[in-house]
This record gives sequence, structure tokens and C-alpha cells, in this order.
Amino acid sequence: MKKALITGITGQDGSYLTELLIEKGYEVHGIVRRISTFNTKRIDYLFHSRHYNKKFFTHYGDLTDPNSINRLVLEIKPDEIYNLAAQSHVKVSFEIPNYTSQVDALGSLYVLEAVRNCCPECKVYQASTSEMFGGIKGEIPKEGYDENIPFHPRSPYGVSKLFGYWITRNYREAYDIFGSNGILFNHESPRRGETFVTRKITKWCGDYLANPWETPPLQLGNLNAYRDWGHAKDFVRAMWMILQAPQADDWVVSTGETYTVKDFVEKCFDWMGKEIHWEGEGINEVGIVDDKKVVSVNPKYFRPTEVDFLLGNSRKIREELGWKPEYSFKNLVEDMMENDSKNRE
Ligand code: NAP
Ligand code: G4F
Repeated sequence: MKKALITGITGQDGSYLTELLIEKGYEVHGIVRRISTFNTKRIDYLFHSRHYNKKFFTHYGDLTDPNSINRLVLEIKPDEIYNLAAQSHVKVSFEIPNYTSQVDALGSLYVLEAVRNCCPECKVYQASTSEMFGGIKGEIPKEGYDENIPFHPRSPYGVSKLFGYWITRNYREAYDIFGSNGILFNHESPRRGETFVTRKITKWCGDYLANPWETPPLQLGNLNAYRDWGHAKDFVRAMWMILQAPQADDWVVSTGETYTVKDFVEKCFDWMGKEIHWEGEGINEVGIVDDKKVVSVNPKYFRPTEVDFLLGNSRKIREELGWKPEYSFKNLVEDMMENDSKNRE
């Protein structure tokens, strides 16, 4: 039986990946960090399921504590490590750049060092990101970003992740470690953190459906940013495929379609059977439904430097590994809206 170790198991991707690996017959170990509230709600049901609980183990550890990572890698001796743990919020990374770098940059080094010292045959998946590309108008390739386009990160998060990307490549070249980067574009789901824009919108829609006249308007930042949004279930499947490839490599994973934040809001209103129209411009732009203001812009959500446009070109993983997404943009919105509108109608 193969053993996998997942850092960030309590996050959106960690929870879906755990399910996938257990279905594939793996024994799954996950690192949970200690915080003062419960942080295991996305994986709690796995402990209570007879199907899962004998193949699933969690351990305390923290990516800022290299001793804990070394100890767990030595004890578990995994066949595969998925390094998903991160301070993953781009806007927050401007407020806590030092901490973000410790987790997202140095944390990935600690994982690789533990593998080099304790189990050099173990394969390592590094959670790299489309945030390493700049999304700056004028620099964007027509077909979308692929593995060969130069990086230009625009946040402490993006810069820290770029270190993770390069240190993974370096350990591959220097020590022959099977270390692969998945350069994943945005992926969402009903388990998405509530401060990321898609989930913030669908959560708000759930409140609005329950009480349209009392719900205060949804406050957003940049309505015109473009993102290539996929479903997390499709994307964790790509992570697994990346570690089953014949050789370690770097892979872009994306849907190949891009939409604005405004498009996402419109699709959610479509799902509710309502039409939204927009008035005004810039920070005065508002969304109106049934003569009522439902969306406004609050500059507090703007970033000091923004990634304006993301579109991925995932031709390589589609052709070489046979990956393709099953969820469309419409299916993604439906899945999130169904979840957030439950028990609210
Ligand atoms: P997420 O929901 O924010 O999960 C992050 C995970 O990291 C959580 O389990 C979190 O624990 C854990 N973590 C944070 N700081 C830690 C620390 N110091 N030590 C140990 N664990 C720590 O993120 P996600 O959306 O699942 O993304 C997974 C990975 O892919 C991240 O590395 C992210 O940067 C990257 N990525 C995500 C996307 C996307 O669109 N979702 C795209 C590209 C790359 P708590 O539960 O305790 O907070
Ligand atoms: O949902 P977001 O916060 O995601 P962002 O910044 O694209 O980062 C996510 O995807 C990355 C992959 O490209 C991951 F690496 C990263 O870990 C994370 O999962 O923001 C998406 C867009 C941005 O342009 C932002 O400025 O939405 C815009 N936006 C507009 N209003 C907002 C809001 N973002 C947030 N979080 N909250 C708003 O109110």
C-alpha cells in the first residue's frame, strides 16, 4: 500500500486530495497545525467514516518548524508528499509578508531537505501557482500562460511561491529528487475559504436568497480582474497524475477559459433567476437588482499590485498525461451556489 503525506490537509485541496488518494488505495497521513480553534472541519467526516478511518492519520506539525517536518518524514517514510500548506491569501500576504515567506518559501525547502535526508526516493509535489505570472496587460500571451513564459510575481505570496518553485527544480537537478511543480490556476469549490472572492460571492448569495431585502450589499474590490477558474476536484486529480508521470517536471493546470469577477457575480444571479445590471464606474460602480443596490466597490479590497488577467495554457498536461477538467465554469458556479443556498430558501 502506498503512503502519502499531505501538508495543508485541512485546506480545500488537502481535503479533496485525501478522498482521492484513499479511493486509490493509499494510506494517507496529514499534517495539522495547532491553532486555538478547530481547523479540521473539512476532514472531520473522514474520521467518522468506516471506509476512511483506518487509512487516514493526522499529526501535529507546522511548516515553520523544520524539526516537526523532519520527524514526520522520518517516522512515516512516505512514498509521495504533497506540499499544499501555505498562507495562501494574496491580499493578506501584503500585511504579513515575513510570515508568508516563512511558510510558503522556507516551508517548501524544509520539506525537500527532510526528503533529501530521510527518504530520497519519496516523490514531492510542490503547490506552485499562476500567481507567479504577473497578469500584466501587454505581457500576456494570446494562448495563455504555459510552462515557458517568464514569471513576474506581483505579491509577497507570489514571490514566496516562486522560491518554492525554484527550490523544487533545484533539488531535482542537484540531488535527483523527484520534485514536480504543479502550476495551478485558480480552483474553487463549496469547500473554498470564505475570504476568496468566489466563495465570498456565493456565501453572500445564500444570505440574499434567504432575506433579499435585509441583506446589506456585497462589498467587493476589483470587479474587472480576470481569472481562469476551475473546480478543485479536477485540480487535485491533476496533482496525483503529476506524481505518476514517468519523470519529474513542471506542469500548468488550467481550464483555458477566463472570466471577470463581474461575470462570476452575474452567473450567480442567473442561477437565482435574477438579472443584475451595472451602473457607474470605478469605485462608484454598483450592481442593481430589482431597483436595489446589491453590489458595491470597497477599495479596502484592492491590492497594492494586482494580477489583472490570468489565463492558463495547459496543453502539456492534457497531451502528455491525459488530464482534462470535468467541470465547466457553469457547473462550478452551480455546485457552489447549491451548497451555499442549502437550508436558506
Ligand atoms: P487553503 O484552503 O488556504 O489551505 C492551506 C492549508 O495550509 C491549510 O490546511 C492550512 O491550515 C495550512 N497551513 C497554513 N499555514 C500553515 C503552517 N504554518 N503549517 C502547516 N500548515 C499550514 O489553500 P488551498 O486552496 O487548499 O490551496 C492548497 C495549496 O495550493 C496552497 O499552497 C496554495 O497556495 C496553492 N494554490 C492554490 C490555488 C487555488 O486556487 N486554490 C491555486 C494555485 C496554488 P489551517 O486549516 O490550519 O489554516
Ligand atoms: O479569490 P482571490 O482572493 O484569489 P487570487 O488572489 O487569485 O488567489 C488565489 O488563486 C491563486 C492562483 O492564481 C492561488 F495561488 C492563491 O493561493 C489563491 O487561491 O481573488 C481573485 C480576484 C483578485 O483579482 C482580487 O483582487 O478577485 C479580486 N477581488 C475582487 N473583490 C477580490 C475581491 N478578492 C477577494 N479575496 N475579495 C474581494 O472582495
